Amino acid sequence: MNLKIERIVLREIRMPLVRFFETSFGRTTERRIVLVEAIAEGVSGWGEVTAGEHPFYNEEWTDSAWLILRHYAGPRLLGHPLAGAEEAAGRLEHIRGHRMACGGLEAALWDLEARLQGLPLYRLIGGVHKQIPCGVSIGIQESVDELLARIERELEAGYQRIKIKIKPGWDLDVVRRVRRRFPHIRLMADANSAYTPADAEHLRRLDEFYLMMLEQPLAHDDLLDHAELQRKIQTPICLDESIRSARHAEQAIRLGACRIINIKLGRVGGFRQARRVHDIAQAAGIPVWCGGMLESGVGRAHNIALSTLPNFQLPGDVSASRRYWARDIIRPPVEVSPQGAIAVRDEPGFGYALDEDYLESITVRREILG
Ligand code: OSB
Ligand code: MG
Repeated sequence: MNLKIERIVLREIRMPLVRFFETSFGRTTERRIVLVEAIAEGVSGWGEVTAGEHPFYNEEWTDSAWLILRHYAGPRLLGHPLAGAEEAAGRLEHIRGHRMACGGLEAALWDLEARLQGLPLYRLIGGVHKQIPCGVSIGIQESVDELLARIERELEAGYQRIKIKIKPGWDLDVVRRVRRRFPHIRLMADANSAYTPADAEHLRRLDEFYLMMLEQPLAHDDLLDHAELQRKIQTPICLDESIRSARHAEQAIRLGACRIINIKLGRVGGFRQARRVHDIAQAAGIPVWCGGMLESGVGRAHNIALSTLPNFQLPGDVSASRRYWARDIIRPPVEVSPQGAIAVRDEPGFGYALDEDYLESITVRREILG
């Protein structure tokens, strides 16, 4: 295919979360999200930048993403003849780091390519699943009772696994109480890099709670210490922050730093790199699942498409729009069945329509490139 991007529209939207979301690195109450619209032949493809509001999950944030897109990523693709999204992804890899910024644009190009071909995005990328098993990520709460009540509500809604956030001071006692109350559920914990290798003995005490996995206990950019920790504990380690590329995935697996990988589209820079991570893990017998970054409907729809690849074997953090937003920017909103699954839509592109009036009303800045 011949793809020539005529225009790229950046927009920042503000969306208040229905409830705050707290991790070991901080609390989010309102999202500031950059959306990317890439236009060719009068057709628009959409992508979402998954960077947070502050450089605390990784080094990117809303404003850094805007600048990278405006000064580097956008100009590298505009007016340049491209064979397709795959080639565009390659051109963006000349930019070091800033993968979430580039990934937002890259995802828009995949959506655009799918729409120009009249194909659902999930089919274009080689997806096979028609249903996505769903889990939820539940942030740090004001009390354990509050957490237990929230877990109960999500289980009643049908979610297939529960992830809780932990940090020093909100870990063993919390997990113990959750386990006592829900002995049979699929349960896991995510530390977002809140521990150090000196905490190995403390983390080993999680073993008695037979968690599905412990996500990213150590430094955001580490592989080696995770490998050593994995040798000391039984709970499988899942890496999130540390896997930014297929090369990291390959090295993590070679080192024994994880037994499971959380793939996030933005963190690895888009679909091209996400598929490579997926394929490397699959070849090594390492299951993957799709992580979340409190996305609006656009990023959520892309996560659904990604989750259709064959080695997405475990429930991900992709859940219903209503858990985040009073009103989402896509129609229909993402819904989860009472069995805890999302049905993949057979519509062109990412499969949902944009709620344009609402989108306009929450747009706080816009810039047209090209
Ligand atoms: O580590 O998976 C994470 C949210 C923001 C930043 C990092 C993470 C998360 C989540 C929420 O766990 C996933 C979601 O519900 O979107
Ligand atoms: Mg995580």
